[in-house]
Amino acid sequence: MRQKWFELGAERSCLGYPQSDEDDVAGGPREDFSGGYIRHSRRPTDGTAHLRTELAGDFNGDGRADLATVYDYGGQTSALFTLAGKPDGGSAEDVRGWEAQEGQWYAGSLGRPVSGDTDRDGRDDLAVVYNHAAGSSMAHTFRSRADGGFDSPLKSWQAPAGTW
Ligand SMILES: [Ca+2]
Ligand SMILES: [Ca+2]
Repeated sequence: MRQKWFELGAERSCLGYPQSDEDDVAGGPREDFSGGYIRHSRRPTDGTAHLRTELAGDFNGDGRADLATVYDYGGQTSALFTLAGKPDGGSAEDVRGWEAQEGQWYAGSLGRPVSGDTDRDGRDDLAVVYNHAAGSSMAHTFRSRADGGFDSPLKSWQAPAGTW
């Protein structure tokens, strides 16, 4: 706050001399000066960032990068969404893909999902390794559809308990 005041020219600025310490007011801290005040706006916080895992890839095969999100709804429910890249660089409306039934897919048991064209059809797919409570690990591949959404996973590989 004071740094901003110094940047503006300190007491020679239009703000003049400090008249208060920083005070928390609605929307962020503020400090009063004889000629005005400086207020920090708090940016809106992203309340869902910790629930999402985002991946890049060309999931609809149109040559442009897209964004896929693995969204953890809690209650052992997750869903996949795709935001397709548009020619202007923006993102299209989200496409909803596979969704786990409640109690089936615990996000905390997932490793890090990766993207890549596993079946070489020109569209990137998602692959994850899931650690089952009994100790076994299983790889799942979510093949992408033409619209960039994801179909139900294929169980592509499994390691017995105690090996992975
Ligand atoms: Ca694309
Ligand atoms: Ca593919």
